[in-house]
Amino acid sequence: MTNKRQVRVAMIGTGFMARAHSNAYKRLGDFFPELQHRPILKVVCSRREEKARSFAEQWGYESHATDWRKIINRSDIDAVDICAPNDTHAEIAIAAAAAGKMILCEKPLARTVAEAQPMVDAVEKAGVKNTVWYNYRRVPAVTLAKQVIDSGKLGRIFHYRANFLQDWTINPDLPQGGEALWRLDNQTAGSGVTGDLLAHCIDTAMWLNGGIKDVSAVTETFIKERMHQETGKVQQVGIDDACIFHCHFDNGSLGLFEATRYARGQKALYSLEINGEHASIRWDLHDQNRLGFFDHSDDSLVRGWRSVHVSDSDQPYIDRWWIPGVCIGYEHTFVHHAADFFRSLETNEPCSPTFREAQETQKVCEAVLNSAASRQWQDTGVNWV
Ligand code: SOE
Repeated sequence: MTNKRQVRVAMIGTGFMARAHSNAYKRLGDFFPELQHRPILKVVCSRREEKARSFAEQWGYESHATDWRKIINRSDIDAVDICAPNDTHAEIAIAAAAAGKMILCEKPLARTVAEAQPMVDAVEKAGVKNTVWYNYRRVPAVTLAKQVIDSGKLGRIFHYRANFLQDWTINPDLPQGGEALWRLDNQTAGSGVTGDLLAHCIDTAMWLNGGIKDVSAVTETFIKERMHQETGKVQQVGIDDACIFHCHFDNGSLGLFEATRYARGQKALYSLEINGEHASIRWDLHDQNRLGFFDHSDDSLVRGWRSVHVSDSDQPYIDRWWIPGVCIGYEHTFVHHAADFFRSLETNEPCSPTFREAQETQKVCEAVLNSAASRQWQDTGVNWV
């Protein structure tokens, strides 16, 4: 440890994502020992003192704080990890960039394109390392899909299809807003399933299949009013509960996307399928260690969908973990992302997706919401390189 360079982390937030990211930092040194930098869990911040204190104790942060503004400029902080609700991302990130800190921001980058733009400008002006935690890119099977597509095995791509299905908001008595339920409050979240779930699908889609040119969307809010946890009043619901859109990619393929929190029985079914001229690929989060692959050039007598168990040491990230055949899970995607970020400090390459790349996803989300509101096709303005 002594010869490693310390990256002293300030974690802003104590929710589910703060746990996922903290776990990633803690596993890094053990599973990626070659990295020259090591995270130090310096301080965790929550507006509620008791939460901050118990989180610090449980996860091993050296200290806790209740006001992020008081820690952002500290000289013993090198990196700021933003795990607070979406409406805080811009202010924290812009302040952290001005203070010269590296920034790791939870997705989506912000609530809107306009809110995200100064974040992109701030990190680029300050020249600070930045990344957005779109973690599903780093599921080994999804990274393998990227390698297979880039190798040209699929040939010309015709279709890209993705769903993200959940069912946790069907109960009309579920309140909106406040602790744990801010994702249901449009003011805080910026949107419903579009920013929360489709943003993942869009990030992966553009990474695998290139830019999305234009979109046509429909959204629905099934439960129109919910009690707000903070005001105690029944208030109108502003988020999209479900969203479906189709699109054109820059490469000429067609895309079809759906996200909902009203698919009874589905907890977090993120699935994708890509159909190319020579081959197809499919993957889903409920069976995340398998990649479906159909290769039309196989002998026709035995041609069919293969289910590749992505657990062998020559497959992406797997050599870091256990023996071939045994599985890894959700938390490992964050360890992989943290490892890639820490490696980028050595290589001086960007750690994708950067704020700039995440802003392209933001543009698609916004075009989707505008299309649904206007009932018109919308150009995304995406510039995917
Ligand atoms: C809740 O809908 C949620 O936790 C999202 O916020 C995450 O980004 C997604 O990965 C799982 O579902």
